[in-house]
Amino acid sequence: MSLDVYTAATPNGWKISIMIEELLEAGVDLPETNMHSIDLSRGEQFSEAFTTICPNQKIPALVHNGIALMESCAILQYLGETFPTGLFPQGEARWRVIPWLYWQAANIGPIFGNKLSYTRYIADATEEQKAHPIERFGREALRLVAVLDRQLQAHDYICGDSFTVADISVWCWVRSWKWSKVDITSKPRVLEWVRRVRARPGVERGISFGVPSEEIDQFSEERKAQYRKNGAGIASNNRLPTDV
Ligand SMILES: N[C@@H](CCC(=O)N[C@@H](CS)C(=O)NCC(=O)O)C(=O)O
Repeated sequence: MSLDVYTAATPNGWKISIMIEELLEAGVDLPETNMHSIDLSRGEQFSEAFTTICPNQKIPALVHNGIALMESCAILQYLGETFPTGLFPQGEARWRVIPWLYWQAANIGPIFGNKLSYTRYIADATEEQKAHPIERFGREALRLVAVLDRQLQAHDYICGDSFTVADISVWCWVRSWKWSKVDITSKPRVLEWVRRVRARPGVERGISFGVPSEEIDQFSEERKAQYRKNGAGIASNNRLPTDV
């Protein structure tokens, strides 16, 4: 049965395109994989068809063997368990990874996401209104980076000596530290980890989903303006439905 991925060129979306490429790198014979782009700026995440697959109306989502999954970290776990490789250890060893996946979903994603939104996207609040959340999410993002730094003291990757889904999930947010204005330069270990993960061919191919190769590490001014415009729409209070 084919793998159907519903996604977009965003940090949560790239987690899944990287995972697919890393599974291929690990030699997994994946079923036919179809990548379906969801245009968030046009509100395609709110369509009836997408909501049936993903009740939370946010990318990414996955359909495989009649199972529909939402939440990027659940999808990473599903792919890791369904196609066993070192990316998601089996047995007891998986408990070294699962807490860090939850940590990403509950902390890195929301905090970096909010920091980015207030720093770059939200257009329906004044600078004065934005100052407190920017300070709050900025400080918490730095605390999380310090947690990551400590975790990387003993090993090259978050859960030990090998690269896992935990690295995929956290890296997708931390790698854009300049764009979200979370200054990680006082943490050379984290910077080195960002470079180490970026150097992987599977990661390189995964993050090129929806972005021309010359813009993977440095968006053009045009792309930045497009992200700001789309981000302002998506992050606007007016666009936030209170009913689904
Ligand atoms: N916790 C979710 C977060 C998903 C999420 O926020 N996706 C964003 C793109 S990165 C989205 O679809 N936003 C559209 C919207 O909020 O309307 C996950 O990890 O999958």
